[in-house]
Amino acid sequence: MKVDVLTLFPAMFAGPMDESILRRARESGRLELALHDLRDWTYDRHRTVDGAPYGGGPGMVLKPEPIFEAIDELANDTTQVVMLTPQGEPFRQATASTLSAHEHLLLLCGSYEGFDERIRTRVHHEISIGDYVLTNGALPAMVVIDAVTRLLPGVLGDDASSVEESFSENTLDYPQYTRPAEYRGLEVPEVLQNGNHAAIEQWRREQAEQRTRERRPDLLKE
Ligand code: JDQ
Repeated sequence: MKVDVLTLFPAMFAGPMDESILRRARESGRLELALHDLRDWTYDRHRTVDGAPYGGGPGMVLKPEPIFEAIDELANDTTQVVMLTPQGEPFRQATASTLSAHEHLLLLCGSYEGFDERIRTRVHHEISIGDYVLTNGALPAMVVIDAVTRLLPGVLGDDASSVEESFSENTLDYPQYTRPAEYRGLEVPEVLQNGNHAAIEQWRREQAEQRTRERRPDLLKE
């Protein structure tokens, strides 16, 4: 998959995109990531990307021209253009799955108080990663890239891909333990140590349900 990112802060992506599974996905060619500075599509001396809002009010808004021109250059008929904003559709595992089926994404990060509304005419998905206000769309773009990349064929080992369950089953994960069986007086539940696989399966299902009921009842209603 090719992912183009349009941002005022391309340097924010160094680090998160250069470690662990994302690094390996890039090195193996399964993820091709290209970062673009929005100011490359400005032509005035001050490389202006923002303007005061029509009708007045606080803050600044991203101008349409640099973003339209960047989209003209970076996107084609097969590109899914994705805008990160607090007004978007909540980002879920199902959204990550939908996006992972496409060959080319263009992520629009944005800054200031958001985008000129006309930019939305070029956008296929408007996504929010949660109900809190960040300073710009770079972190949300990295969240989307991370969640989508691990779904690409060959990116996770067979072992890890079977751990895909939790969210697709609409429950949270069950509690997990590793050795030692007792640590600082904290014991691993007996049932997990007995090797009774039917009992273990039942315990895990009950724990996952109880946890979901207590922490995320909204998931059970779906
Ligand atoms: C931008 C801002 C006041 C936006 C500018 C571009 N889930 C999520 N939270 N925050 C964002 C996404 C986000 C995404 C892009 C952004 C925030 N801002 C700051 C400030 C009103 C709107």
